[in-house]
Amino acid sequence: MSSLKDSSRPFTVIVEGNIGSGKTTFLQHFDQFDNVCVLAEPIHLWRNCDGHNLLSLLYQDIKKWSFTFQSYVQLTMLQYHTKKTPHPIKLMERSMFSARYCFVEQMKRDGVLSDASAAVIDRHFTWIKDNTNVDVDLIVYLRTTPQVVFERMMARNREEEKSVSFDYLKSLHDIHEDWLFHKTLFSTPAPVLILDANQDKATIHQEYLKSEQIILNRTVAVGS
Ligand code: TTP
Ligand code: MG
Repeated sequence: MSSLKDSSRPFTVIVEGNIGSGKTTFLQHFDQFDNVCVLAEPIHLWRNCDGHNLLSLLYQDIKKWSFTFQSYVQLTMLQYHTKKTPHPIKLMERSMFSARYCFVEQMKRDGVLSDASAAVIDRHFTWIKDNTNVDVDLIVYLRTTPQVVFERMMARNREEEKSVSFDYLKSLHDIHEDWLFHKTLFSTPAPVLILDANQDKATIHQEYLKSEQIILNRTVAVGS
């Protein structure tokens, strides 16, 4: 089992932020670099697990499907964390950390995930952390306001997300803030680089450039 933990890994960056904060767009910016392995979120897998659209089921009945959905998210995140790449840098959209610390946490607080179900997810999460190499070198936090991401989510109009409320995004925002900005909730698995992701696509480029050198040079002294 220790061999799972010991395997070498690339410099690993996880990109975090609320729904609609621009994680996918941020990742796309790094597609141009040959030495970066870009892993956008496996949402296509969540939409088709042996023909089942788990994301759609989740929002149709969150109490019934939260455990199923979060179990599968955790598996697909583990697959990305451990995915081998010849590239020296790996950039991931989200991580098993935000799945647990933000979404599972929110679902627990809302009472849509039972304590028993959360305990099982936690057992898996802890075992994975202790026995496999899911270590991270840098967290990029795309910081937004709930109002901005709500507007983006509405404009994007993802079919499954039609029922997602402003209040849900606000609660998720608060959890991201406590975890990555105030650092009062859970631990951060790596230093955190905070970017202002409220800006629109025309000006956000400048923010991307701030992180570009840090990521490409693999420097982690970002003051966390
Ligand atoms: P996000 O992971 O926030 O991805 P996104 O593509 O919406 O973000 P961005 O616009 O910044 O690229 O959310 C994807 C959907 O999956 C969203 O409806 C929330 C849901 N989700 C969960 O319910 N639980 C989870 O653990 C994760 C990771 C996502
Ligand atoms: Mg995305």
